[in-house]
Amino acid sequence: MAQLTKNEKLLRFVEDSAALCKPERVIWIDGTQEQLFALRDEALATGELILLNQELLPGCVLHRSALNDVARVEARTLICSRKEEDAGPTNNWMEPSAAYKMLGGIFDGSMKGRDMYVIPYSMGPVGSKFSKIGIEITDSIYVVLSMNIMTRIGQAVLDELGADGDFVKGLHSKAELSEEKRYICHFPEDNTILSVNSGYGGNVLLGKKCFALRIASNLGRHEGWMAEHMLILGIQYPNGDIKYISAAFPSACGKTNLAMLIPPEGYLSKGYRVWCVGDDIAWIRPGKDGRLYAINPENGFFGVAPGTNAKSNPNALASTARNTIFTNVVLNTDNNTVWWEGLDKNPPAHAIDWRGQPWNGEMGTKGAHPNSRFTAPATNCPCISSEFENPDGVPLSAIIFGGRRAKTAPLVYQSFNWQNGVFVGSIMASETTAAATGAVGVVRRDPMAMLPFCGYHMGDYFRHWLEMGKMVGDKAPKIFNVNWFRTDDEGHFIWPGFGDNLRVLEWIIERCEGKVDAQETAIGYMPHAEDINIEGLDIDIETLRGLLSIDKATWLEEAAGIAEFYKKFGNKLPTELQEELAGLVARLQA
Ligand code: OXD
Ligand code: MN
Repeated sequence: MAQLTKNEKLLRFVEDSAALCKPERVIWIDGTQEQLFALRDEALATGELILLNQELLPGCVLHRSALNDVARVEARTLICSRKEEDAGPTNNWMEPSAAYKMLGGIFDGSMKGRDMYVIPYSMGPVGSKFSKIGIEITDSIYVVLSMNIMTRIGQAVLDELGADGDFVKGLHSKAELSEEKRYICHFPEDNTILSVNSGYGGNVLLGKKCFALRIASNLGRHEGWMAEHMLILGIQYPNGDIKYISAAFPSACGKTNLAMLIPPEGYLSKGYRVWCVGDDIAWIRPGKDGRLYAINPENGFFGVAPGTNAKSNPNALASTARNTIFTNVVLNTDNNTVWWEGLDKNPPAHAIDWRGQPWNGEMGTKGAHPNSRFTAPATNCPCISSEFENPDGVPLSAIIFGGRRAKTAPLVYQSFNWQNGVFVGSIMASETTAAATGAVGVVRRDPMAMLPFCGYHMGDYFRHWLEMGKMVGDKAPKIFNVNWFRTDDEGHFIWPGFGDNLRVLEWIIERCEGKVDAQETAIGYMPHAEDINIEGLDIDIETLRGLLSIDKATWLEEAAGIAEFYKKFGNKLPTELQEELAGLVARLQA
């Protein structure tokens, strides 16, 4: 193949990686259909991928991971900054030279008998000032084909990189898929990611959590922008105006569902629409007009399959109709299509489960792994925003935080100002559900939903948020908190959620535009119940008042939990946040 780049740094990185991993061949991914099809055929021939029914699911394939390799491994995910203090109390840390030495041993010869692929990729539209270039070197065709969906890859990226451009280095090898030698290491001072002994998306699609959050959060801190674990959506009003919101929720709180929301009937008929810009990551920076603008650096969705259905998220389901890679779902052997728990009530009679074993719906075991996934191109999504490729991003009116709280948090409240909003994000928490192992109802703090993804000390991260607020001043988006998960005494959800969440988003936008009044409470501004539209809902105004009530005793307990959590950050916790906590307690006691 003709040389695709003159970038010396890149050529050296490829040469060094090949010398270390000792692959059969080095293959540069130029991103042409021809090359990608040939690689797919190769993976089909070895069984790494399984071709699905091409009439019903054109372009779709199935992949099964190793049984011991089905999720992100937070315990083996490290931030290798020179000083331990820079990784902070919420990250695992290893000194960089020790990490390079240990990983050098594991990578040595790890690609013997395999090909090595060099994937040039762009996070964000190629050429946008928001965008950043990465190179992922891998020995997995699954990774190459997945990166082609999740990012922009190939020659156009090398052209943009040019001879002198800089990039984030990523080296990945499946090696032996050994759990004991599995490491996902980030070197923020070298803009380098090393991932070994895993084939699971979140550990190996290095553009996503590793680059777009852990490395990018470091870049943003130094360059004056923000890398956040947020969806981005646009609400189109009947007059055609579109207002944009970004929102951070911990996992299992319905981020993809909110990002692709379908308005309730009464809204649809009036002409309301919701457009998805992104479902997982937002890169945010000030625009020329001083407002904050956001892009989605990704190019696809890496969504959880179980629970996705024609009711919960028809747009996500439609996104998987073609050119999608399914991982660890059920293979229906009668028609060569896929199934997962919660898709419908008709599990296939003849199937193979995620483990590769014969299976049917009568067996009482789960056919799809609970973390089985679809990797689908964003352009498949029926509600993808027309601004998805906009190199300047979309202007944010509001930033929303949220979690799963049975009692504490009301349906919605607005922070008093940016600083108070940073406090609201920093105290984000979610209660564990029966879906995960461990005790149910335990509060897990997850500031800004970034706990597993912030690549540096979270005390410094809070400081960066405060600084960004000062940078944009009164042009800053307003900050809100929502909770779709309040339960009644029998443990049933009170708020219907899904499309009806638009009713709450509508109040949020009205607040941003100064069109609606609110009541001041100890925790922030809350809606007058009359100002949330419940027309067509099975909820009366009294129930809504209940959803908007807060219990002072519960909140004082919450404040004690926050004080305890804050201790973790020592003297890196900005005093502003201590002051916000003290202010909250004083208002609750008043
Ligand atoms: C994800 C996650 O996969 O947050 O997006 O774990
Ligand atoms: Mn995520």
